[in-house]
Amino acid sequence: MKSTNEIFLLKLGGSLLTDKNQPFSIRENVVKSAIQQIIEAKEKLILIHGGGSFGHPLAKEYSISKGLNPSIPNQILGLVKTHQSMNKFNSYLINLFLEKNYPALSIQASSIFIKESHNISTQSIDMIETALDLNILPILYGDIILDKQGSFSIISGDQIIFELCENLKKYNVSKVIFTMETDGLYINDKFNKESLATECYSDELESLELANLGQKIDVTGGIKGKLNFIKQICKYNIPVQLINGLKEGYIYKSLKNQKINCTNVLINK
Ligand code: IP8
Repeated sequence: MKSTNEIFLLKLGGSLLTDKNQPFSIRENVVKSAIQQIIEAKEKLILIHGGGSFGHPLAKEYSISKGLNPSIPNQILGLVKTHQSMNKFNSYLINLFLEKNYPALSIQASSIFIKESHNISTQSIDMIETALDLNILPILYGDIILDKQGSFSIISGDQIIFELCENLKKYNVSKVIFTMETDGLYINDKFNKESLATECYSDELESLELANLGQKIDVTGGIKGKLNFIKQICKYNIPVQLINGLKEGYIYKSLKNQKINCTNVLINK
Protein backbone atom coordinates (compact mmCIF):
# COMPACT_ATOMS: atom_id res chain seq x y z
CA MET A 1 0.00 0.00 0.00
CA LYS A 2 1.22 3.51 -0.77
CA SER A 3 2.20 5.65 2.20
CA THR A 4 0.46 9.03 2.55
CA ASN A 5 3.47 11.04 1.43
CA GLU A 6 3.87 9.14 -1.83
CA ILE A 7 2.78 10.75 -5.07
CA PHE A 8 2.81 10.09 -8.77
CA LEU A 9 4.07 12.53 -11.35
CA LEU A 10 1.97 12.19 -14.48
CA LYS A 11 2.95 13.80 -17.76
CA LEU A 12 0.36 14.16 -20.47
CA GLY A 13 2.33 14.57 -23.67
CA GLY A 14 1.57 17.56 -25.86
CA SER A 15 1.45 15.36 -28.97
CA LEU A 16 -1.19 13.29 -27.26
CA LEU A 17 -3.44 16.19 -26.20
CA THR A 18 -3.15 18.23 -29.39
CA ASP A 19 -2.58 17.75 -33.07
CA LYS A 20 1.01 18.96 -33.07
CA ASN A 21 1.05 19.65 -36.79
CA GLN A 22 -1.96 21.95 -36.63
CA PRO A 23 -1.46 25.05 -34.47
CA PHE A 24 -3.83 25.49 -31.50
CA SER A 25 -5.77 22.27 -32.00
CA ILE A 26 -6.97 20.29 -29.00
CA ARG A 27 -7.91 16.59 -29.17
CA GLU A 28 -10.92 17.13 -26.95
CA ASN A 29 -11.87 13.47 -26.50
CA VAL A 30 -8.36 12.49 -25.51
CA VAL A 31 -8.10 15.35 -23.01
CA LYS A 32 -11.52 14.63 -21.49
CA SER A 33 -10.83 10.92 -21.15
CA ALA A 34 -7.46 11.58 -19.46
CA ILE A 35 -9.07 13.98 -16.99
CA GLN A 36 -11.87 11.52 -16.21
CA GLN A 37 -9.35 8.75 -15.50
CA ILE A 38 -7.29 11.01 -13.21
CA ILE A 39 -10.41 11.95 -11.25
CA GLU A 40 -11.59 8.34 -10.99
CA ALA A 41 -8.21 7.09 -9.80
CA LYS A 42 -8.41 9.29 -6.66
CA GLU A 43 -4.63 9.21 -6.21
CA LYS A 44 -2.33 12.00 -5.03
CA LEU A 45 -0.33 13.32 -7.94
CA ILE A 46 1.13 16.29 -9.71
CA LEU A 47 0.04 16.65 -13.31
CA ILE A 48 2.37 18.09 -15.91
CA HIS A 49 1.42 18.65 -19.52
CA GLY A 50 3.39 19.40 -22.63
CA GLY A 51 3.10 22.15 -25.20
CA GLY A 52 1.91 20.36 -28.31
CA SER A 53 0.47 22.67 -30.94
CA PHE A 54 0.10 25.50 -28.38
CA GLY A 55 3.77 25.70 -27.49
CA HIS A 56 6.11 24.27 -30.08
CA PRO A 57 5.13 26.12 -33.28
CA LEU A 58 5.32 29.57 -31.58
CA ALA A 59 8.52 28.68 -29.73
CA LYS A 60 10.02 27.56 -33.02
CA GLU A 61 8.85 30.63 -34.96
CA TYR A 62 10.59 32.96 -32.47
CA SER A 63 13.50 30.64 -31.70
CA ILE A 64 12.74 30.87 -27.98
CA SER A 65 14.70 27.80 -26.85
CA LYS A 66 17.93 29.28 -28.22
CA GLY A 67 17.63 32.43 -26.08
CA LEU A 68 17.75 36.15 -26.77
CA ASN A 69 18.63 36.99 -30.34
CA PRO A 70 18.15 40.68 -31.27
CA SER A 71 18.21 39.81 -34.98
CA ILE A 72 14.86 37.98 -34.66
CA PRO A 73 12.03 40.51 -35.20
CA ASN A 74 9.59 40.75 -32.26
CA GLN A 75 11.26 37.90 -30.39
CA ILE A 76 10.34 39.27 -26.94
CA LEU A 77 6.72 39.57 -28.04
CA GLY A 78 6.97 35.98 -29.31
CA LEU A 79 8.31 34.94 -25.91
CA VAL A 80 5.29 36.24 -24.01
CA LYS A 81 2.93 35.02 -26.74
CA THR A 82 4.37 31.52 -26.30
CA HIS A 83 3.67 31.71 -22.57
CA GLN A 84 0.18 33.09 -23.12
CA SER A 85 -0.65 30.35 -25.63
CA MET A 86 0.41 27.69 -23.09
CA ASN A 87 -1.55 29.51 -20.42
CA LYS A 88 -4.66 29.36 -22.61
CA PHE A 89 -4.20 25.64 -23.23
CA ASN A 90 -3.65 25.04 -19.52
CA SER A 91 -6.80 27.05 -18.63
CA TYR A 92 -8.80 24.76 -20.92
CA LEU A 93 -7.62 21.75 -18.90
CA ILE A 94 -8.11 23.45 -15.52
CA ASN A 95 -11.68 24.40 -16.48
CA LEU A 96 -12.48 20.79 -17.36
CA PHE A 97 -11.34 19.70 -13.88
CA LEU A 98 -13.36 22.49 -12.24
CA GLU A 99 -16.47 21.55 -14.25
CA LYS A 100 -16.17 18.15 -12.56
CA ASN A 101 -15.77 19.89 -9.16
CA TYR A 102 -12.21 18.65 -8.90
CA PRO A 103 -9.77 21.10 -7.25
CA ALA A 104 -6.97 21.64 -9.76
CA LEU A 105 -4.54 24.54 -9.40
CA SER A 106 -2.52 25.98 -12.25
CA ILE A 107 1.13 26.65 -11.40
CA GLN A 108 3.15 28.50 -14.00
CA ALA A 109 6.67 27.14 -14.39
CA SER A 110 7.73 30.56 -15.72
CA SER A 111 6.75 32.10 -12.36
CA ILE A 112 8.40 29.57 -10.07
CA PHE A 113 11.56 28.53 -11.91
CA ILE A 114 14.50 30.72 -12.91
CA LYS A 115 17.58 29.83 -14.86
CA GLU A 116 21.11 31.05 -14.24
CA SER A 117 23.36 29.91 -17.03
CA HIS A 118 22.54 26.16 -17.11
CA ASN A 119 21.17 25.82 -13.59
CA ILE A 120 17.46 25.94 -12.84
CA SER A 121 16.24 26.82 -9.35
CA THR A 122 12.95 27.36 -7.54
CA GLN A 123 11.81 28.75 -4.18
CA SER A 124 8.28 27.40 -4.57
CA ILE A 125 8.43 23.72 -3.66
CA ASP A 126 6.76 24.45 -0.29
CA MET A 127 3.81 25.99 -2.11
CA ILE A 128 3.38 22.89 -4.32
CA GLU A 129 3.67 20.59 -1.29
CA THR A 130 1.16 22.66 0.67
CA ALA A 131 -1.27 22.38 -2.24
CA LEU A 132 -0.83 18.59 -2.09
CA ASP A 133 -1.45 18.67 1.68
CA LEU A 134 -4.76 20.38 0.91
CA ASN A 135 -5.68 17.65 -1.61
CA ILE A 136 -5.34 20.10 -4.46
CA LEU A 137 -4.08 18.75 -7.78
CA PRO A 138 -1.16 20.97 -8.88
CA ILE A 139 -0.91 21.26 -12.66
CA LEU A 140 2.27 22.52 -14.28
CA TYR A 141 3.07 22.76 -17.96
CA GLY A 142 5.93 23.30 -20.39
CA ASP A 143 6.54 27.03 -20.44
CA ILE A 144 9.06 29.78 -21.08
CA ILE A 145 11.81 30.26 -18.48
CA LEU A 146 13.74 33.47 -17.86
CA ASP A 147 17.49 33.43 -17.34
CA LYS A 148 19.06 35.79 -14.75
CA GLN A 149 21.79 36.56 -17.26
CA GLY A 150 19.29 38.47 -19.37
CA SER A 151 17.99 35.74 -21.62
CA PHE A 152 15.38 32.99 -21.70
CA SER A 153 14.55 29.59 -23.08
CA ILE A 154 11.90 26.87 -22.82
CA ILE A 155 11.35 24.64 -19.81
CA SER A 156 9.79 21.42 -21.05
CA GLY A 157 7.33 19.32 -19.10
CA ASP A 158 10.02 16.65 -18.84
CA GLN A 159 12.48 19.14 -17.34
CA ILE A 160 9.81 20.24 -14.84
CA ILE A 161 9.36 16.60 -13.82
CA PHE A 162 13.08 16.24 -13.26
CA GLU A 163 13.16 19.45 -11.18
CA LEU A 164 10.27 18.15 -9.05
CA CYS A 165 12.03 14.80 -8.52
CA GLU A 166 15.11 16.68 -7.44
CA ASN A 167 13.45 19.25 -5.18
CA LEU A 168 10.36 17.74 -3.55
CA LYS A 169 11.10 17.36 0.19
CA LYS A 170 8.01 16.21 2.00
CA TYR A 171 6.64 13.98 -0.75
CA ASN A 172 8.30 10.96 -2.34
CA VAL A 173 7.66 10.24 -5.98
CA SER A 174 6.68 6.57 -6.26
CA LYS A 175 6.51 6.56 -10.08
CA VAL A 176 6.76 8.94 -13.01
CA ILE A 177 4.28 8.18 -15.79
CA PHE A 178 4.76 9.54 -19.28
CA THR A 179 1.74 9.21 -21.54
CA MET A 180 2.35 9.09 -25.25
CA GLU A 181 0.67 7.95 -28.44
CA THR A 182 2.30 4.53 -28.54
CA ASP A 183 2.55 1.69 -26.01
CA GLY A 184 6.04 2.81 -25.06
CA LEU A 185 9.49 2.50 -26.60
CA TYR A 186 9.78 0.44 -29.75
CA ILE A 187 13.10 -1.08 -30.58
CA ASN A 188 14.50 -2.98 -33.53
CA ASP A 189 14.90 -6.50 -32.21
CA LYS A 190 17.55 -9.00 -33.32
CA PHE A 191 15.36 -10.04 -36.29
CA ASN A 192 15.18 -6.35 -37.31
CA LYS A 193 11.49 -6.26 -36.42
CA GLU A 194 9.94 -3.49 -34.35
CA SER A 195 8.96 -4.68 -30.91
CA LEU A 196 7.85 -3.03 -27.69
CA ALA A 197 10.50 -2.85 -24.98
CA THR A 198 8.30 -3.87 -22.05
CA GLU A 199 11.13 -3.64 -19.55
CA CYS A 200 14.48 -2.00 -19.71
CA TYR A 201 17.04 -0.85 -17.18
CA SER A 202 17.86 2.83 -16.97
CA ASP A 203 21.49 2.24 -17.91
CA GLU A 204 20.35 0.54 -21.14
CA LEU A 205 18.40 3.58 -22.35
CA GLU A 206 21.25 5.19 -24.24
CA SER A 207 22.13 2.07 -26.18
CA LEU A 208 18.56 1.19 -27.24
CA GLU A 209 18.09 0.97 -30.98
CA LEU A 210 14.87 2.92 -31.17
CA ALA A 211 12.49 2.35 -34.06
CA ASN A 212 10.57 5.24 -35.63
CA LEU A 213 11.54 8.43 -33.79
CA GLY A 214 8.80 10.56 -35.37
CA GLN A 215 9.07 13.86 -37.22
CA LYS A 216 6.80 16.26 -35.33
CA ILE A 217 7.93 19.77 -34.46
CA ASP A 218 9.66 19.61 -31.09
CA VAL A 219 11.82 22.40 -29.73
CA THR A 220 12.69 20.48 -26.55
CA GLY A 221 14.54 17.46 -27.88
CA GLY A 222 11.87 14.87 -28.77
CA ILE A 223 12.23 11.26 -27.66
CA LYS A 224 16.02 11.44 -27.32
CA GLY A 225 15.71 14.36 -24.90
CA LYS A 226 13.03 12.44 -23.01
CA LEU A 227 15.27 9.40 -22.60
CA ASN A 228 17.97 11.60 -21.18
CA PHE A 229 15.57 13.00 -18.56
CA ILE A 230 14.31 9.50 -17.75
CA LYS A 231 17.85 8.39 -17.07
CA GLN A 232 18.35 11.31 -14.72
CA ILE A 233 15.04 10.66 -12.95
CA CYS A 234 16.05 7.03 -12.39
CA LYS A 235 19.14 8.25 -10.54
CA TYR A 236 16.73 9.28 -7.77
CA ASN A 237 15.54 5.64 -7.59
CA ILE A 238 12.20 6.54 -9.13
CA PRO A 239 10.74 4.03 -11.59
CA VAL A 240 9.38 5.39 -14.86
CA GLN A 241 6.55 4.06 -16.98
CA LEU A 242 5.84 5.04 -20.59
CA ILE A 243 2.22 4.33 -21.44
CA ASN A 244 -0.24 4.78 -24.28
CA GLY A 245 -2.60 7.63 -23.42
CA LEU A 246 -4.89 6.70 -26.31
CA LYS A 247 -5.71 3.24 -24.93
CA GLU A 248 -8.86 3.18 -22.89
CA GLY A 249 -8.29 3.13 -19.14
CA TYR A 250 -4.48 3.00 -19.32
CA ILE A 251 -3.95 6.20 -17.33
CA TYR A 252 -6.31 4.95 -14.62
CA LYS A 253 -4.64 1.53 -14.57
CA SER A 254 -1.17 3.02 -14.37
CA LEU A 255 -2.23 5.25 -11.45
CA LYS A 256 -3.63 2.13 -9.76
CA ASN A 257 -0.44 0.17 -10.50
CA GLN A 258 -2.41 -2.36 -12.54
CA LYS A 259 -0.72 -4.35 -15.27
CA ILE A 260 -0.69 -2.80 -18.76
CA ASN A 261 1.21 -3.29 -21.97
CA CYS A 262 3.82 -0.52 -21.75
CA THR A 263 7.50 0.22 -21.19
CA ASN A 264 8.72 0.01 -17.60
CA VAL A 265 12.07 1.60 -16.95
CA LEU A 266 13.66 -0.18 -14.02
CA ILE A 267 16.27 1.11 -11.64
CA ASN A 268 19.74 -0.41 -11.85
CA LYS A 269 20.71 -1.86 -8.49
O1 IP8 B 1 5.97 19.74 -24.80
C1 IP8 B 1 7.31 22.55 -24.29
O2 IP8 B 1 6.99 21.54 -23.37
P1 IP8 B 1 7.06 20.00 -23.81
C2 IP8 B 1 6.61 23.86 -23.96
O3 IP8 B 1 6.90 19.23 -22.54
C3 IP8 B 1 6.74 24.90 -25.00
O4 IP8 B 1 8.42 19.77 -24.44
C4 IP8 B 1 6.33 26.24 -24.61
C5 IP8 B 1 7.18 24.70 -26.23
